[in-house]
Amino acid sequence: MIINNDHIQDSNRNKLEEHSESFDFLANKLSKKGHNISNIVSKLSEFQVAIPSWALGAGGTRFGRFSFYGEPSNLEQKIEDVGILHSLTQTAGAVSLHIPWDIPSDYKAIKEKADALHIKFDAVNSNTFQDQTDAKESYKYGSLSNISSAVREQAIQHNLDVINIGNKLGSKCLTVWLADGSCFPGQNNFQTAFQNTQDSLKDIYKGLPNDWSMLIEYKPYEPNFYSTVIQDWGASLMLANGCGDKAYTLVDLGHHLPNSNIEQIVAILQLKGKLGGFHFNDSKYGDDDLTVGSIKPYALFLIFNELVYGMQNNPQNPDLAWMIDASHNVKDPLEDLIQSLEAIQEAYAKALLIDQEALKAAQANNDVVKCQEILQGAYRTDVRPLLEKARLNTGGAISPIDSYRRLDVRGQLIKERGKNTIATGL
Ligand code: LRH
Ligand code: MN
Repeated sequence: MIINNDHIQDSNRNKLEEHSESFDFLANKLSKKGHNISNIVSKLSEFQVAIPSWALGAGGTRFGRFSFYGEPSNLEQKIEDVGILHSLTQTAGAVSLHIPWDIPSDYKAIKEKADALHIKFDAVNSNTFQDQTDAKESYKYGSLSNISSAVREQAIQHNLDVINIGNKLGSKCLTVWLADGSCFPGQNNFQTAFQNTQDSLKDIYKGLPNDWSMLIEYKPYEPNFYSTVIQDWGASLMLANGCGDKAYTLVDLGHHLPNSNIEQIVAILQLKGKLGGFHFNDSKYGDDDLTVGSIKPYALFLIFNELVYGMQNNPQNPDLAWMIDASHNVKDPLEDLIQSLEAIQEAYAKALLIDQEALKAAQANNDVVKCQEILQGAYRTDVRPLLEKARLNTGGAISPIDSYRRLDVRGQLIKERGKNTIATGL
């Protein structure tokens, strides 16, 4: 299913007037406060987030999985679905593949399809947390950290293969997340496991093309429930520093223990020039992979405040890889991803309204109340007309969810693909 301009314009028609009224009102109010509206709107249009190829079907847990039907059953259909998201939102111009779940069968064809839909290939993800049927060694007791050099060699070679696949697609980034760890005290020697991981990552790093980067994703627990080798930002930062300038940390919002101050982690990693990218999602308890901004929208706003500050003050930090990492148990995957894209844009727009100079001055005067007034003044602004404008300016839908339903996209996908297709992934 392809959504074209006529589809979008038809579905926008009954919303144009309401949008213009609310946009003109907001633009007038914000201009009076000295904000450059067209600058903010263009920043929103330029902000592209990569869609995880493993989250285009129904997710599931060990307790069950409930399909939405019409799921993509191959990479071509996954690219089509990312195309649908991008047509509606104009902010999903990239896909992040997971290998071996998404090994292309025809590189030329898949690149042509993605190009036609204005979809770029962002970071490619390796997978040494599952055993492949034809694998010689098992990752049951770890991969890059494994006590067995044969297992480590297999995992290193897999990552080099993933780089090769990404290279053929035009990707410039490898994401490494390890499930490696232990479930019981005494099971692992922490130092040996960490040193093995460092040495293995260095071998992978040697295979990284010059214009590539490597993102090291940390996570405190699951699937191991006593220790995880790359458990937090500190471990990831040390391993990235141990590899070299092209290695960075990756912050998955769901990979933090309760009440962690993620915005402070983001600030310090930018200061050190070692923040490489994000996996956006939200969570109440663990790595719940819920819709972005659905549980802690203010925390997301505070993270974007640090990102905006970093983008203005930390030239030592590279351009960030923006990606979603979610799993859908009760929502249509495409509607869930549309809501996540909206929440990311909303947090970014609100953060762009923060008067960073005034905040700096209030901080200098230890005017704590004023600091909060500046932050919450921006947070309490309904910025949705700015998001709508950014989409309209680039040919998107004023209300992507409304257009998705008006165009009966899921119904069309079920007609085309039937009810029994299952997407590879989590
Ligand atoms: C691990 C993780 C990682 C992916 C996987 C799909 O929890 O966040 O980024 O490889 O999810
Ligand atoms: Mn992740």
